[in-house]
Amino acid sequence: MSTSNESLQQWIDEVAALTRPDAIRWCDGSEKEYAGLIQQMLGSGELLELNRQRYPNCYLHRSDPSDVARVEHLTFVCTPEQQEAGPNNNWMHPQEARDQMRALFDGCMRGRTMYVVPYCMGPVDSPYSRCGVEITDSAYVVANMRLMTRMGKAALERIEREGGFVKGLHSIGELDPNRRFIMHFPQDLEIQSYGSGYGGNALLGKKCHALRIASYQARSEGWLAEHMLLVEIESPEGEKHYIAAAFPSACGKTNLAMLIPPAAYAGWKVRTIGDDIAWLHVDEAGQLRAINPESGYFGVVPGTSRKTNRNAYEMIQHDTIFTNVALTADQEPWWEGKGEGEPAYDWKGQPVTADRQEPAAHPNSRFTVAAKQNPAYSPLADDPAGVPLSAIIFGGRRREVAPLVYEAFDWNHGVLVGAGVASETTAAATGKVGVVRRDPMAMKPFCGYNFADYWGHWLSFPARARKLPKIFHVNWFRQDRDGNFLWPGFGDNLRVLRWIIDRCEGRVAARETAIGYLPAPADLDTSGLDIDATTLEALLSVDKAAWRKEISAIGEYFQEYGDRLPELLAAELERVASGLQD
Ligand code: OXD
Ligand code: MN
Repeated sequence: MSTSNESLQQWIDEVAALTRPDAIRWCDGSEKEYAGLIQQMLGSGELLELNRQRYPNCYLHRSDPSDVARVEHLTFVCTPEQQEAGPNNNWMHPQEARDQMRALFDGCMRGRTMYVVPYCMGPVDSPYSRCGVEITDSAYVVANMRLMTRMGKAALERIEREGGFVKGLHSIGELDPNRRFIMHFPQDLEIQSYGSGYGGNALLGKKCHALRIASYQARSEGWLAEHMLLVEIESPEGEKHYIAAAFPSACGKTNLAMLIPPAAYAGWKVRTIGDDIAWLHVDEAGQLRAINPESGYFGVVPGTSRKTNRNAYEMIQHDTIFTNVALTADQEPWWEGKGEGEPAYDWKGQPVTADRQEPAAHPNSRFTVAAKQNPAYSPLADDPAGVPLSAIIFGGRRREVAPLVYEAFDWNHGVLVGAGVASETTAAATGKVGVVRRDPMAMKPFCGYNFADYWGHWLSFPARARKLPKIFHVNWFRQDRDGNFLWPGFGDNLRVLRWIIDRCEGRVAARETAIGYLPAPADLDTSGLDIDATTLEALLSVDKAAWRKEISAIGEYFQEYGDRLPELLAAELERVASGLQD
């Protein structure tokens, strides 16, 4: 196979000359091709077949034990000026990065097949979608890309029609952490990734393209690429709302996107449009609309059970690739929090002992599954026009300070609320877990340019749009002194979404505080919940002293951005700080 797109053909020829694969294979995205790749990987031992009766077409991949998460310290944004990448990114000069990567890629595909994977992020017929081509030497990556993106023939046709595409070159190399780099060249719409097979480092359509490169591209084209789930909520009366929500990795985006209404909410319907990434565009009528660029989920497995996320639990019973979960004695996948079965082998394939200290499944073990398997899948995920947003929610994992929910005064204040997001770190990235760090808009690991310019871009939207969504902040993770969660979370989060929707519709009043609008306890529906008045008060109050500290910590963080910090954002911070003085 070849292509009529000259720049694509030339790039493939150059990469092949550099990496020297034994064979080049164009991927068409067909069922047959996927089945063939699976057979090949079963033969090579890259995949193990799971219990065929109970988990049909499900496979386990055990990664190299040193390759289980995103590697933020090895991820770079390569722009001519360091200031363009900003203090939020590791930076390398593009020429230095290219030289370094060239040496790594030199001859790295000898004895391997080079796969050419054209893909489209977003519905193939949507003006909001963008295409890319990933060249990789990993069959596991190709199979995952087929589940996660619209991959193959239709994407290539669009590339040939349109011309432009993002170039992504990937090799698993030697899987050596000392020879591992994820480089982004936003000005050239290009990615080079070497030495890792882990999703966020290797499925280049996801974090590398749909967030880092796309955020950069979005700035120059007037849209936003965000780390957000997209959910559709329908009331019993048939009123529909679409909400986008940004939470840091492993903070429950997938759970919220697939929420099952609690018993008291019979008649409410919640459908998933996306669970990780949203691209936001202003339409011709001035309305902010969103698409999910992905077509599958790469979700955290531990904690997924019939009780916590029945939709996810059901969708991963068949046609799923599991990575780094444990195994039961009869070849079923197992993980902490599954709520059934017993592990016999841990994620490394070692027999499990009764006195084990470590979890049997890796805390960042993952499922890869096509979105259409989700019982709550919304067909709107395929709508080229996307969905109009009613609300944008930011949130983090905070033991204290942040109340259950509050609403920003207006868009500009909402940008401050997003820029001030902080969260405890999780296993989705290598490094210490449970430390609070600033994670503006949940984009700390994913914004492809200087955060100060990114906030400036957010602040440009009132001038671009006629109708913007309201902005809120939530925190499902408040704890008491003994470490008990104050809010039940999961399905009951719909109660909070209902207040948010009522605010969007102007149906409910709110208490004005220095940090934004909060619900009066009586306005948050807690009927049928075992939650006392003191706990509710704690969830819905603003501790001024704690907030003064929080605002000064945000101010200190902003100082890292020096003169580039937008004045409007500094003014918003000042407004909140002065409200907290009295
Ligand atoms: C993810 C992440 O995999 O955010 O979605 O790490
Ligand atoms: Mn994510």
